[in-house]
Amino acid sequence: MTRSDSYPFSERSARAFQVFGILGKLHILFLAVLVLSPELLLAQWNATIGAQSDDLGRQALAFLPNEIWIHAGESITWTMAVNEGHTVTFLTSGQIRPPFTVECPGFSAPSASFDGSACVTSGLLFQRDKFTVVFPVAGNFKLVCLVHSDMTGTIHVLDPSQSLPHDQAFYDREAQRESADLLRVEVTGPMNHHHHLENTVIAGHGDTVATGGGSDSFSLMRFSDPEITVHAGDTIEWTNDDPTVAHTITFGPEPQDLVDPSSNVTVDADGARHGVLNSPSDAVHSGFIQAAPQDRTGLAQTPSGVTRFRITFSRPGIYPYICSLHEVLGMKGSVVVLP
Ligand SMILES: [Cu+2]
Repeated sequence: MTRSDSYPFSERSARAFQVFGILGKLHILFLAVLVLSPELLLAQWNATIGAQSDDLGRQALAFLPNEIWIHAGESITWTMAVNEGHTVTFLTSGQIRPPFTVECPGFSAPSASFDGSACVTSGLLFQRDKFTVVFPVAGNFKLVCLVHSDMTGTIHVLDPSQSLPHDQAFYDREAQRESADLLRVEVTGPMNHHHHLENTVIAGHGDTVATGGGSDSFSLMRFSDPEITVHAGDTIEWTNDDPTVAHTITFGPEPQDLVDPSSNVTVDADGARHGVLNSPSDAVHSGFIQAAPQDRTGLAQTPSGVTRFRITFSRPGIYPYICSLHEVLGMKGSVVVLP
């Protein structure tokens, strides 16, 4: 490098040092103002979304913690800790809950401020994504995930003249405790007993836990008997035991539409969906297998959910399958059909 090449670099460096010097003095001035007027220092709160086991099968579907008290003007940053997708959403009072694919009409992240007058939502968040919401006015605001209906919380925004009951360290401990409790929820019922009935598989199990701030839920995103062996002509029945989370049973390529069953699926007299596979290269998709949502007094009741899917295997072979919603978490299995 020649001197003429290096000269402009040196000049720029000198200017940079001057700028840093001025910035440094401003920084000290700024700190001095904060020390003299601590109310200017608005707290920035942190919370976590979700927790999971090492094998990703156990998912805590929860805002951790799901109840936080802050002052008007302060903000909360949520950080995603899991591979299952969630949203951070504040709907307006009485707003019809939109699908997560629709989000809040007219709203786009990332800068969000919620005062109750207009809906605010993140997009679908995945591991390490962050979303920050500022709360300029006092009020008690419900926090929801548009993907998981039993994943709610409350943000209490108080006037700055009122004292706050907890500090960030308390919320960090509370988040730890809630996630540990959710991940150690005991799996009961048929999911816990292999071969409770011949030719049956439990497709997911879940529990909902209430706190003062709302609900948290736990889901085991697994098939109870991931490697099951039957004989040609047999029928296997999958049942979703989760109170809210949908699963699918999908053989072959995933269809574009995951919600509805593939066209080769029929409905049995008891409402269960039913497919027939003649070869491991055939495809069949259950559509969402899911419990009906809880009914609410004053609203029309919802029809019973379709929680069961049956497949009759006519020929021998090895038939791998997935849950198209949770394959990324390891929710898959295979059926060995013997002659
Ligand atoms: Cu699933």
